[in-house]
Amino acid sequence: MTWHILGAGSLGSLWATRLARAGMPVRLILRNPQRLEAYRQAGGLTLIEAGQPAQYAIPAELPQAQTPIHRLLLACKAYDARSAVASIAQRLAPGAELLLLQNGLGSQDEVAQQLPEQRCLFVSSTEGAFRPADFQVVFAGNGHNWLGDPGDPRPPAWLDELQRAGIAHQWSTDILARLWRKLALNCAINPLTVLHDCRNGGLSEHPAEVAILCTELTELLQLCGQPAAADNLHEEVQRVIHATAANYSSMHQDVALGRRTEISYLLGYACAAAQRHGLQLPHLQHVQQRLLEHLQARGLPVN
Ligand code: NAD
Ligand code: KPL
Repeated sequence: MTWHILGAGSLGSLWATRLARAGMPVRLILRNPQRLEAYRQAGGLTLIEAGQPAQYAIPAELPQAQTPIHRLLLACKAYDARSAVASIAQRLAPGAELLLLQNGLGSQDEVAQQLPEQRCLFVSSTEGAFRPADFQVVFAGNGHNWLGDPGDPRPPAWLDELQRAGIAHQWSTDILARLWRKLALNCAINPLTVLHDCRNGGLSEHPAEVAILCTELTELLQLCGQPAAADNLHEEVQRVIHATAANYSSMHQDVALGRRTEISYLLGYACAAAQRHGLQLPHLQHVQQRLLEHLQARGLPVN
């Protein structure tokens, strides 16, 4: 069955090239005729792995193409997910499966509510990729992908295709715990790296700030029915800070490059959940406030 991939950015290109390399049928969905023409000029997607480039002439089409979609990888940013799905919704076959590859929480439910006839699988990824140029992707770091369906614990039959494509993955019967855990890590690390303008390792100089955020996030996860995601959160945050000390967090990179952040689906989602539960998390809320002011001062969207 064809893999349609919407979002030919870093992760979408990483998945598309590995699936195509393994002989799976893949089609890219590009936003508009200008992007399609630019892609045709480029001649395909280039995957750069261990410094070695390889180009794959993966067919591409527009959202308005007529063919039905049975399996879709949605690989855009969380804030684009709803409109991106709307652009192809009429092409989705009944029972089609969507893999939602967005960081944070909130966008997955927005999409799933749009599509009552289709199965939405949520994906949590720790793989790393970036685009040195249009239609080129560098595989920056080995990681892992967890896939799951909060409404149905049965894995899909096609998981072996990911195996054959060399995409490290595991079926998770508790994908929400995975997504909450990553969201908590991102909330404890990313905003502080922006506010202190530092690499992840720079947070070792602010241990009290990190610790109090972890305490509040642990309280939130427990109240939201996510005890597994709360387990030893502070220790893991310290481990990640240490292991990724030389890196700039994704949010720091977005702000430095003047790009929109996914704040609404990370810290915004956490603060809204706390509010829904009537939980006061003063430090988390203060960090959110400072971050919003920081973004506003740089002319960046606050949602
Ligand atoms: P990206 O910005 O590199 O790619 C997103 C692509 O989607 C862009 O090419 C954009 O043009 C395209 N797009 C958006 N709306 C579209 C539409 N309506 N039609 C067609 N194309 C559309 O983003 P990314 O880095 O691949 O990240 C995707 C998600 O994965 C994010 O939520 C991110 O936080 C998460 N993530 C990324 C990495 C990474 O290393 N890049 C790692 C883990 C998680
Ligand atoms: O996922 C990350 C990011 O930068 O977005 C880490 C490395 C965990 C930091 O929060």
